[in-house]
Amino acid sequence: MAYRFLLLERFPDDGVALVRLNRPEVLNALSLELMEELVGALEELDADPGVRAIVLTGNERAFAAGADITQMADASVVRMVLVDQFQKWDRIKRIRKPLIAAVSGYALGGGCELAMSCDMIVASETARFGQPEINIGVMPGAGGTQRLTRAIGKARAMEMVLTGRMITAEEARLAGLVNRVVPVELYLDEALKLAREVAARPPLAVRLAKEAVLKAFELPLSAGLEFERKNFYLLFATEDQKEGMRAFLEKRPPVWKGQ
Ligand code: CO8
Repeated sequence: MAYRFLLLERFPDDGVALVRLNRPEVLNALSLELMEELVGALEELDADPGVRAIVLTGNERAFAAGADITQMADASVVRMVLVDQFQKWDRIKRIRKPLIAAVSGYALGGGCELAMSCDMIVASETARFGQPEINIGVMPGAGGTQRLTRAIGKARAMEMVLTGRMITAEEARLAGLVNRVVPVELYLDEALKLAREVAARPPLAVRLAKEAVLKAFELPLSAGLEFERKNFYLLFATEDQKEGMRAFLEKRPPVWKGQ
């Protein structure tokens, strides 16, 4: 499928796919059309058995500078409700394969929220994260008040959301928002490397483990532990569990089937 606002690359030998946001002239502002393509591409990759991890990136200057302000400036409440752009974001939440954001430059507003919708974030030293919506008369709407608060705690999230202040990549790492920070020339390679590491693991175990970690955001501890236990038991129905444990005992590398 041809995309107008995305570039898609596959690395079939590694089971990794790379999706690049591609509206560089507006710092990858997340227009409705771009989001439609993005969600479609992610769902297609999610359904592709040859893909086991997905990297989402922008370019060196910007991961994404937020929702497209030109599309929202004159919007009415009725239009916003009818367009219901957030159901696209709900679909991103349902992607089962690991999603890794490779962030360089600006990740602001919806851009920061998109990075936080991913499972892990690799940042370049030049990355800047922020929720600047307050400066244009609104507030985060695609998860910023919830995911940022869970990731970095109330005090820091409150300051970012109420002042619109951006934080550096290093601040984001120290706060627990990003996994690692590397020089700008390495951030994409580092994200692809992390994706390859995950893609080399047994896919069903990866899928159920991701699902269980995400439940930690939704469930109280006892229900979360119950959920985890059921997914753990479920993996004993897989060939990969037998193979993984047998390979360990036979002191050889496992061969995963994804079954
Ligand atoms: N929307 C539309 N156009 C944008 C956006 C944006 N979010 N960000 C940048 N652009 C455009 C600029 O208008 C400019 O276009 P032009 O060349 O035609 O004038 C071009 O990109 C380059 O930008 P600048 O000239 O401003 O570049 P600077 O290096 O001077 O500044 C900044 C970079 C600081 C990132 C600046 O562009 C900026 O502040 N951008 C807006 C950031 C922002 O407020 N983001 C939040 C948007 S609201 C939001 O995300 C709500 C999320 C909830 C809904 C999610 C649904 C998708």
